Amino acid sequence: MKAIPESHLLPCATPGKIERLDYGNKYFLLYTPSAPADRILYLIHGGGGDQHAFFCPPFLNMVDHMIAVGEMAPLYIVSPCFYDPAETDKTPPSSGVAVAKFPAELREEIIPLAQAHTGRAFDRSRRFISGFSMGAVATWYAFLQALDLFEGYLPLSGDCWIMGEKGGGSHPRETAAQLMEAWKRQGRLPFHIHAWIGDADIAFPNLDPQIRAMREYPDAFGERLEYSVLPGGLHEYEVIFRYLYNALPEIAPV
Ligand code: FER
Repeated sequence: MKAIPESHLLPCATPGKIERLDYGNKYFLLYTPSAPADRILYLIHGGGGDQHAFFCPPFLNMVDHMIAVGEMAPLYIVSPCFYDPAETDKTPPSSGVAVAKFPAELREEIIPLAQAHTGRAFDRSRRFISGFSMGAVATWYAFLQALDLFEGYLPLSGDCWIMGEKGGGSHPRETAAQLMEAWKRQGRLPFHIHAWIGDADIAFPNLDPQIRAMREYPDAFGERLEYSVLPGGLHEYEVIFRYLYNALPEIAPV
């Protein structure tokens, strides 16, 4: 797994534009690259975080530089928040409830507003979803509930909680069966999942058994499931940025 060049973390001469888009009592942030883009990523923060967790200088500078030097194609990025603004409990049980409901909010509010604002009707083959930790849990929920909306899934350092909190670790076979059934129920649409984690990550004991169990369904999760493990990788944004440095060229090839 390639490391991020240090120079990518500094400001870039051709920065993208960040806008705030309001809906109801909430908002999301939209990154529009400096060159025309034909695809869009929905990128979700971890537990306790918000819209600004990913949209900080190191990450956005990296994206600007990757586009500028031709490591990836231009890409819109949407950074929403899965918590209700009134929510004060950001512990895993409360976050788990919020992310289970979040695909409906993406479908009904966030995607329509992002599409209207960009003036681009991206179809599912050009729409991707990713997230860190609880955002990865949300990404797995999107696969379960909204396969029609996204073709590409990048869960970063987090498992699927359909069988309960950290259920990918406690109930790996049941979790894999649920994912497989959801794929069938939603019409066996084409998809690609690339899961990323470190072997020193606190979520590794939850995700790793789930991925192994998914491998028991080669018809559903054969070539369509990729899994990358970073030796020594920890459960933190700095490491997550590195996964995205390697993953973004896969979803936005030049
Ligand atoms: C995991 C998925 C999500 C995990 C932790 C989380 C430890 C989130 C924790 C939090 O938001 O505090 O597999 O494993």
